[in-house]
Amino acid sequence: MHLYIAYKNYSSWSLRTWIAMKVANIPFEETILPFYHGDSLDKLGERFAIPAQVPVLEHDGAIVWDSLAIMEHLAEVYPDRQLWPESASLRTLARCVSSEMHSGFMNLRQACPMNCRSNKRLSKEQLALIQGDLERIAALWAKFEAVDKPEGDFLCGQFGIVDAMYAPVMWRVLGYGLDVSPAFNNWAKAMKALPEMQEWLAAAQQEEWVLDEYEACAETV
Ligand SMILES: N[C@@H](CCC(=O)N[C@@H](CS)C(=O)NCC(=O)O)C(=O)O
Repeated sequence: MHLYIAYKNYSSWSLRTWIAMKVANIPFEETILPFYHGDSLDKLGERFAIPAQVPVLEHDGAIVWDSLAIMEHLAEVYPDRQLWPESASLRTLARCVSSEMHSGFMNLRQACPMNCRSNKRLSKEQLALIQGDLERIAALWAKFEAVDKPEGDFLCGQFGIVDAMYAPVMWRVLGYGLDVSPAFNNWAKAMKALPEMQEWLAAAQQEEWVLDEYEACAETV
C-alpha cells in the first residue's frame, strides 16, 4: 500500500488517513506531495485522472481517493482491525458522525486551519463564528457518552475511523485554546498521547515548509 499525503504540519485530510492506518497497524509506504511547493500533486492527479488532492491510496493497482473512501476501503480489506465498531448501532453513529465531519464544520475548518506546531488565539469575532461548531462537537461527544460501548478512551471504545476523522479537531482545539467539553478534553488527551500521533507531531515539527496563509489567520501566542 502506498499513501500520498501532504504537509504533516498543515494537511488535516492527510492526518486522518495516516493516523487510521498507523494505529490499525496497516503497513504502508508514504510520499509527501507539498502542493504549494511545485506541481507533484497536480501530476499525480493527471496521472490517475483524479482531483489533485491528498490523501490518495494506491493498493494492488487500485487508486482510492478521498479520505472517507480510503478508510472504507481499509475497513473492507482489514476487517479484523475493527476500524468501524462491531455493534451495528454504534457503527451507524460512528458513520454519521464521520460523515458530518467530512461535509460540515466549515466555520471551524476555515477559521482554524490545522497547525500542529503553533499555538494561536482567535479574535472575539472569529470565536463567535465558530461557537456553533464547538457546541455541535460537544453534543456529538455527549451522544457517545450516552451509548453502550466497549471500554476504552476513544469514541467507540477502541480507536477507529470516527476518531481519525476528528484527529485534526484535536489539534485545532488544543492549538487555538478552544473550549468544547470535559468529555472532549478526555478524548483529546488520549488522542494526543497516542505514540502514532507523537510520531506525526515530531515529523510536523521537523518540516521546513511554512504556509503564510495558515500562519496569518490568527495571532501566535
Ligand atoms: N474531501 C477530500 C478533501 C481533500 C483535501 O481538501 N485535501 C487538501 C489537503 S488537506 C488538498 O489536497 N489540497 C490541495 C489543493 O488545494 O491544491 C478528502 O476527504 O480527502
